[in-house]
Amino acid sequence: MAPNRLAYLTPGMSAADHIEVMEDPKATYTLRYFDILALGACARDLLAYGGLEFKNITPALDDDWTDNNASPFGCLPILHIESANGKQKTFISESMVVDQYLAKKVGLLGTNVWEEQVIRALYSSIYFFREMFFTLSFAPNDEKQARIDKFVSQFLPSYMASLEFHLGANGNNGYFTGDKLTLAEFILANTLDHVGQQPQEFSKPVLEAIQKNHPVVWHLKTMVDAEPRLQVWRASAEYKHLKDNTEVYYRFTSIKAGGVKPSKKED
Ligand SMILES: N[C@@H](CCC(=O)N[C@@H](CS)C(=O)NCC(=O)O)C(=O)O
Repeated sequence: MAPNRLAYLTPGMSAADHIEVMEDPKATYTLRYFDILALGACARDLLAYGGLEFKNITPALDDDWTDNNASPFGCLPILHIESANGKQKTFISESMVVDQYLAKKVGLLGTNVWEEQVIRALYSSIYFFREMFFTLSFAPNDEKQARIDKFVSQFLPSYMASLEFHLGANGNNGYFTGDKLTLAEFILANTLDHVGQQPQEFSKPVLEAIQKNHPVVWHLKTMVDAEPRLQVWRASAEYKHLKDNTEVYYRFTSIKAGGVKPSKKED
């Protein structure tokens, strides 16, 4: 059977129609993603930060999930956008594209073309850091501890030094570029949250090393976390449910990958 794929040019709509929905200032949003934070976390933060009206659709990740959740590449997240009059709909796929689209929408992608490319570059690099960290979960069991140790003693300090360098080059005012929050700080805070949602065998050494050796970077995370609209979202029952589910999900992923004995955060 042909895979259930979603075309970018949806039937009955021209490219101009798609543009109109994307540019509708009163559009509403639905994030279709599983019942966890992970690749949907930054998008939800941006929607909450921007005060944009949104809801979550959270398909169960079972064998049949694609039957009712067509997507361009058979994976989620997808951001659905609906015009204010409800007549036209479009969507954006791929987490990095969704995050950058929303960041622009809510004013977190700089004020000019130069700032924008700096922010996009930082986003891309921090996303890569996140992927590097994530590969630890899938290391063969007997290599896992050595891989974690190597990550913490080599990759992490070198990567953190790069972030500190860029913060310093911007005058050490606490931001990567300019003098206010952007997507770059958002994705960093989000990535460190993502680390913290993994079993503590992975998360603890990484977060402790950042707090101890890279306080400037850690401070930046606390600054994003203190953003009032994010705090409201994080305090919601919906967010707490997603966070709890995420921690369970990653413990399970770690077991499936033959991982180190997963343990609860409080162990
Ligand atoms: N490149 C995609 C990757 C998305 C992705 O891998 N999503 C996973 C969940 S985190 C997925 O949809 N998995 C479905 C499946 O494995 O059947 C993106 O960044 O959006």
